[in-house]
Amino acid sequence: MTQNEGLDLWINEIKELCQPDAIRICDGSPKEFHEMMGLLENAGVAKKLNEDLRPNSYLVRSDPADVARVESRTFICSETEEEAGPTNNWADPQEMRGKLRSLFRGCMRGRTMFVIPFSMGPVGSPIAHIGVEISDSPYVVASMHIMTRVGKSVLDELGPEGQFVPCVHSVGFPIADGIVDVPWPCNPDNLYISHFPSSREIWSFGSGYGGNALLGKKCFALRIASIMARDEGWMAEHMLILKLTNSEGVTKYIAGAFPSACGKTNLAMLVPTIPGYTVETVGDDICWMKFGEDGQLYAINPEAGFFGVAPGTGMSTNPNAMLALNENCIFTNVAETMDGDIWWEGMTSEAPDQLIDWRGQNWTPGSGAPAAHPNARFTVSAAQCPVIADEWEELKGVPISAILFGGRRATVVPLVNEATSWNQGTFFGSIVSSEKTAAASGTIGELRRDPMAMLPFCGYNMADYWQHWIDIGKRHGARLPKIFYVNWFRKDEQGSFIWPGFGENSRVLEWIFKRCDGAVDAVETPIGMLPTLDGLNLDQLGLSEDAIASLLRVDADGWMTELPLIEDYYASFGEHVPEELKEELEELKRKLEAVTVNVA
Ligand code: GTP
Ligand code: SPV
Ligand code: MN
Repeated sequence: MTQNEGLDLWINEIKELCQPDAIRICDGSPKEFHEMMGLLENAGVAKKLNEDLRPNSYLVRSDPADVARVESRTFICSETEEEAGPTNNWADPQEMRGKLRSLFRGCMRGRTMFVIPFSMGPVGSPIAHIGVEISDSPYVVASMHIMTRVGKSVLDELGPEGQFVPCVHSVGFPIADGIVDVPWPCNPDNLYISHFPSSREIWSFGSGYGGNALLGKKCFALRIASIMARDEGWMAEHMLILKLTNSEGVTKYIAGAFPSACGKTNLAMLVPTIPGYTVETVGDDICWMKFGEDGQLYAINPEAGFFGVAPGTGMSTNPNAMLALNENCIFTNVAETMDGDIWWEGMTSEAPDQLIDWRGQNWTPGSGAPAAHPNARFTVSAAQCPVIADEWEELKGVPISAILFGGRRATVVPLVNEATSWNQGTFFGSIVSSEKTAAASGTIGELRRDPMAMLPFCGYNMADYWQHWIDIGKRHGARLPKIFYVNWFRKDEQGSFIWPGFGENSRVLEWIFKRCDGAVDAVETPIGMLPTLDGLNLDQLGLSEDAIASLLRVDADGWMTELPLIEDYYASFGEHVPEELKEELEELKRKLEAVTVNVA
């Protein structure tokens, strides 16, 4: 079937197990994309949008029980529970294999088994890796076309002997024994998103949505890749990559880790409000980094498209995303306008008078429920972004000068602080906490630790992953990026955001840019370096002195209250926590105590 014997053997094995009616090796062509969309239209799940308003674009409505990643059904099947660590759901690999065998047996009856060879990263890049996803979902095939590089060039690159990450996916809904197909087949009662670190395999059953089903993304590019990165000395991170250029034409590349639905896509393509700076996009969600022979850390975006949060995206918040969405898109779980276009909360300040909501029901403003699902998403090729950087597909990657960590924190965490060392930066990353969003099922708004925005995505023990960061620092000390902790989401007593965010975040990017060159002073504090009052450009923002103070203040009491929580959190990892991080915690404690004593 292909030139690769290992691949052929595996395809046959999965075919025997899943018993599809047909097999198709995907070529990634536009023709194939349209065939897939045709299948979805016939199934009644996709609707072609008005060609005059949104050419070559589709609206897909998923089953209301299948709308987001499901972390409670995501498993790391390492040999021991300790290897998976306390933040992952561990399952015994033998037991899980048994369960999966019985679930996958005959699961593709009545369906076509699609074989999707894909590259994460530009084909031929030394940082890229190849995967093959087997799926029974045409929606997955079409989405993988946009999100990854699919087709013959990937098989050519793989060659007869090449290795690939095997990814098996089924919606878990065979059409047999009198069962008729439904528009969005899925099997939410038997959901398994399972990862096998030792064989670097992924098996996903029961969901057709996003990160549960597009296995190149979170499953491969983060969970499995984080394990590969640990073993091979590189980094696989949940980070955007942006290119920042100042008025002299000097460029820096910045990577940033923010939890799901906490602003990566927005930051990656922001339109600066301050003069002299431009931002261009390299990636909006995942970043793979390797050290070059020059000792510099280089990053690629392993993806080829954006699977972005729709609600909140509008011309006033993220115009570059809006412009990218003019054509050739798949929209999932957004609302439909009466003239066959799309809408979601935040796209315009006022909702149209009438809509068909994400469930297919008539909707009018004030009806209570949102018209688009809060985790509604657009799928679009990165190449369509008007500010995509020329070098976004550069095989050797782009050199990273700074790494940002951040989350949604209403209190305590200031707008920006700079770590004074790699270890302190790693410490900040390890203690990031953030309010939960609609990107995963569960309670929205609940505060949880999300270290390096990797809580749902680290394929092994989180504390060992911190050790990997510390080890990277030891090995590559000289030319490491600077690390910053940012927070766009502080709220006042009325519950409103204090910081205007979006394009105004360019003010913080400017400060970071200058700090990388030592071109602006900063104040030393227990939590690292903070902007001086005139170091950060706050011109014409109209922020009150109170607001500025709460954004830039070290909330010593707040941090003191955090310390025992951080201690407890670290204790939950037992012996695995790196000594260096415990020292950072002690250091922070000592410095905070000194400050609070001084004030008293
Ligand atoms: P994932 O794709 O789930 O990884 O999300 P993401 O990190 O790319 O988040 P995204 O940029 O899509 O933003 C998520 C939500 O946060 C959207 O509704 C945005 O409008 C909102 N948001 C993004 N940046 C800001 C900001 O600076 N301030 C405020 N208040 N909201 C923001
Ligand atoms: C995220 O949740 O971080 C996403 C969306 O980027 S998903 O692909 O569903 O994981
Ligand atoms: Mn993401």
